[in-house]
Amino acid sequence: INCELFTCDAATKKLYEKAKKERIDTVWDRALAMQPQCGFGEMGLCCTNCSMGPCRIVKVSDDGPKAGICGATEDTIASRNFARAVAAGSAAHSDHGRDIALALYHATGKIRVKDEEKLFKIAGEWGIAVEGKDASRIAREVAEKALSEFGKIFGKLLFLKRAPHKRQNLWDELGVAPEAIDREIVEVLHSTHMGSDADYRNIIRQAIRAALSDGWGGSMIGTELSDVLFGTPVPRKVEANLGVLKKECVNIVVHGHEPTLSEAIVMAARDPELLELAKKQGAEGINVVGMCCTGNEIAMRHGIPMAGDFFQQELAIVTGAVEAMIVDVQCIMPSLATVAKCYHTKLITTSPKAKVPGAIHMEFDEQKGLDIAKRIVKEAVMNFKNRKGEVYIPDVKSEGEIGYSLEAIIKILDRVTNSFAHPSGTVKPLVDAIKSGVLRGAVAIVGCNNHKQPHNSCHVTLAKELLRRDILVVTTGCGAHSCIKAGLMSKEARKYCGKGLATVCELLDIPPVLHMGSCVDISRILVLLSEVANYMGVDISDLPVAAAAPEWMSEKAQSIGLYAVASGIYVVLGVSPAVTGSENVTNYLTKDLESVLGGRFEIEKDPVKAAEKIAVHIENKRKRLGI
Ligand code: BF8
Ligand code: SF4
Repeated sequence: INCELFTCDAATKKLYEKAKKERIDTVWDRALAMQPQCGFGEMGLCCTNCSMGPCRIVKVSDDGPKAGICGATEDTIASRNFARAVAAGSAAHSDHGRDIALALYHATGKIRVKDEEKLFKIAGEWGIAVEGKDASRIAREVAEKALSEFGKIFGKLLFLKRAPHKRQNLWDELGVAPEAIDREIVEVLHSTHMGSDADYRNIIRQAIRAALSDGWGGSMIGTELSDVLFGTPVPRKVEANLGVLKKECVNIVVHGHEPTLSEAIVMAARDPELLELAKKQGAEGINVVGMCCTGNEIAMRHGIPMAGDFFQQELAIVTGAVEAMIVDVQCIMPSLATVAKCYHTKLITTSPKAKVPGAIHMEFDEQKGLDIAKRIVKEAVMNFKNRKGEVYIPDVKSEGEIGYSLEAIIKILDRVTNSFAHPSGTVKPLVDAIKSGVLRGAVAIVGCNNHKQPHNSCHVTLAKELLRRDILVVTTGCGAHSCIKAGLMSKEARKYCGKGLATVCELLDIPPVLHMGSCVDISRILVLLSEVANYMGVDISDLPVAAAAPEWMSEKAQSIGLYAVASGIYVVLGVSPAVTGSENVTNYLTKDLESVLGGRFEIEKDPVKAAEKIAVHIENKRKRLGI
């Protein structure tokens, strides 16, 4: 394959060439071997929900089945498949949230929480009395309440109250306000069981409930309690791309999602005894770097370098310089075990929920976190001397400023607030900039990598197209990795901005693309939008904003997309979800939902056209607001 065509990232190109020379198959090679991909699956027209199947609906000719063996139509099958993917995505994010809540629960009394202010704020929001209690006790009560959100018997999710009143009322009217998180996911699985719900609108309604229980439930719990435990991110500089690996050091790549593991590894790697041991093995030190969302989490809180995105995980091992890749859950390619076998790299799985054949399993338990982390780091250190073959680390890295949590953004806005005698601690300066038209609007660019789109270049092209139109970009997940690698999180990136946005960035001393974290941290964006909408006295759907996932692939991304739409946001997808076999379902998601929820999906593969469509959407919203 000509890698010039599939990626715009220089480190990826160089390491792909090395992989080819060393006969290593990567994600791109397997994608090529998979062609042509199954049309039934691609259109969402294959059903395996019962053992009378698999059934598939034939669309391309008049011949062939137009219903499944049970009579399920294309609408039923496509919407069921869509809803099940959303439920799986919501489950993954929410289970991450639950694990963080459990970590907080078990941590109380043993460690000091890092952000007491946030702890007290959440306690206040959730009606937990704080008088006469120490932080440790409050943390336990907050953790208990968070855990009960997953299975409580009655009542809506507590964080829904953060949404604008209009939005909350709309959710109530439509019957989509989620209750217990686990139950919403279970209900998708139940209602899409063979012979249950056959009405595509009703199936999508339940999928919306499950998705909202992710964004305003599981993900938000994950983000907020991670901040409480490990600290709320503040802006800091980090390096990014595979060039952050160091030839002379023990290199440890931490990959996956949950910060409980990665925080412990970061701490363990600073242990003087292990550092000494590393030196004895002939290394200069221990270099911990982060991959995918774990990369975002530890970069934001510790300034640990961001080694790479989803499509770079195999290539990290191909450098020959990685002593251990330590993984937990989600977005971990099973191929890593095969690639690792060709080098000296130890692939270490740590979660009982995600074992990989061929990997070493060292189960992580946050109650014995540091001890286990030290044992894992020791495995890496002792592996340094086993390097074999050519070690090649491309000299490709960039630098950017990351860690723009909502709290950090508000603090930055306070800089101008104070100088103009505005009330501090609000989003007023941001609203003023939008109202005046200096800033036309804001867009979240999020999501993964997908071989159906050129790697990184869709994220980066879209971001640049928006910046020049004076549209601020916020980003998370692998989208954030793309942007920092392309230099869009540095102050110099102002050169890509229109005059208005460049002025705003200069005044606030920020880059034009703001890193807001990992994928669960899209909940930060929901809260920011709510703050802006509340300040303006409107709903989220009235704001000149949009979201885009130009290279998405995961079920989690499908859940995010749907909760964003259900929160009133226009969401542009670069890869179509598997629903196009049903015109009704496709139209419902891309057109009709707008009149119901104020948000909708748009499918647009081309990032330049996506930017044009987003710009039109933003200008229409501005007109309607009279600004
Ligand atoms: O949750 S962006 S490839 S790493 S799914 Fe995965 Fe997609 Fe990356 Fe994080 Ni999000
Ligand atoms: Fe076929 Fe219906 Fe069974 Fe699906 S649920 S596999 S469409 S018979």
